[in-house]
Order: sequence, then structure tokens, then C-alpha cells
Amino acid sequence: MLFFPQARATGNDIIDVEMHGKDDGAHVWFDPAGIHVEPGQTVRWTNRDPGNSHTVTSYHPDVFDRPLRIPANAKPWNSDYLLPGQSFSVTLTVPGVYDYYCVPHEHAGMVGRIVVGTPQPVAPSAVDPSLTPLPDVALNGFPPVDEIIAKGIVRRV
Ligand SMILES: [Cu+2]
Repeated sequence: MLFFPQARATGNDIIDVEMHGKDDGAHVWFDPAGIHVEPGQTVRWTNRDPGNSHTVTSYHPDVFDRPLRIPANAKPWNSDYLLPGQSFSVTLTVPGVYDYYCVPHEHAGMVGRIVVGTPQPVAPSAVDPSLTPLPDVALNGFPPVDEIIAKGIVRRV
């Protein structure tokens, strides 16, 4: 039986997300794929895939010219490649929805979503043609915000 930490635990405890994959990289994922945390909590990603390197990279125009999919006043991040066993942490203070991906595996649908606090509705902005859009497999990989808030953790294994 597996136990997973309650995503909405109080205090400043670290919320862990693992990176997993099958040896050939054909099936790769973040676990959990969706988490709900409080502002100020730290999320730590660890590569538990013995056969692949992974990144955790926010969707942001300042990082590889991607569409903005984190709160406008939040700081973007890019872990660079994490070897098996390596970790990377981000402390999220701005409420909202944060979407992220793994650079080498975005096209295999390796994406995740964090909901921080209670997000306010955001009006969709015009598509900037200079930014690289998300492939459908990534767009289809984000758990719905409502489901993340309702469950605290959403797994897509
Ligand atoms: Cu990856």
C-alpha cells in the first residue's frame, strides 16, 4: 500500500513530486501530476527514474519562449537536467495556477500543474505568435484546476 502526503498540510513542509519513466522514455510522468498547496510552501521534484534525465520547467516567455502559464507576477524557473536521484525545489508565494513540463519529454505528455491557494480567474490573453505553443499531448495532460482543489492531489500514472 502506498501513502502520499496530504498536499494541503499546514506549515512549511515540503511537498514532494517524483519524476518517473520507463527505460525507453516512451512513458514518463510527474507523480502527482496535480497538487494543491498553500502560498509559501515549497515543492520539491526528485528524479526517481533510473533510466532518464528530466527537467521541471515553468511555462513562461522568459524560459525558452513558451506561453505564460504561471501567475503574471510569479518567478519562472527551470531546473535544467536532473540526473537520477537529483532534486530541485521551488517556493511558490503567488496564488494561482502554475503549469510546468519536462523539456525532453513535453511531447510525451510529461507535464504537471500546481494550484497555489485560491486562484483568481484570469482572462485569456492574446496568443503571441513569437512563442512556441504547447502540443496537444501537453495540453491534455494538465489535471483540471477544480479537480486539484477538490482532491488536493491528482495522480496520472
Ligand atoms: Cu522528462
